[in-house]
Amino acid sequence: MFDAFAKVVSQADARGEYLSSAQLDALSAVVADSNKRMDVVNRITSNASAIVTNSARALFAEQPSLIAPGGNAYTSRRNAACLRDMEIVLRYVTYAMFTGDASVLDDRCLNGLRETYLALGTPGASVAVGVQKMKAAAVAIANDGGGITTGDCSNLIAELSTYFDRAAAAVE
Ligand code: PEB
Repeated sequence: MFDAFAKVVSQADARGEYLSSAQLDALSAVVADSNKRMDVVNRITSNASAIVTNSARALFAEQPSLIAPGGNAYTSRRNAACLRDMEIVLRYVTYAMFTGDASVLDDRCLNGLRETYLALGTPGASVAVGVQKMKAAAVAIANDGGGITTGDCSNLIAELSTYFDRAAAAVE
């Protein structure tokens, strides 16, 4: 599990080189944006249950067969497992956002998930749709200018989106 700094050090060390000025510039930008990064993480974390519940509800409205008899999310036990899975993905996305690196998401959440879903008969493409709905909700919440001084968050929002895309691509 890396953060943005350890990742760059590991890459430089693998080549036996000093940190390049491009790497230093990139890390310097990470430092400069760190308050905004924490705001993004805090906003998603504080709204996690709404993000998960609304996204699952929208997924089930779009794909009602999931919660009909025979559907993978039919019965309260499996419905609960589905909400829990979405919550787990969102939690690891917040960790990746916090550390500025996808490795925690990859190593502890996405690795082997496709195979798990295949074994369970859980439709990965539907999970991916749920993840994309969480992305839209999280981006809207992170971008919401209400009550704060607004600045340019486009880089952070783009980075945040890549973590959701990565999770969706891992299972679809
Ligand atoms: C992954 N999900 C399920 C299981 C596991 C995971 C390991 C089997 C064990 C269990 O039921 O708890 N667990 C989960 C995860 C990590 C982990 C991400 C990462 C660290 O440890 N079914 C649907 C929807 C979708 C869904 C499309 C969006 O129809 C999910 C939600 N996951 C779902 C369901 C089950 C499940 C299990 C319904 C239960 C399946 C079953 O028991 O038949």
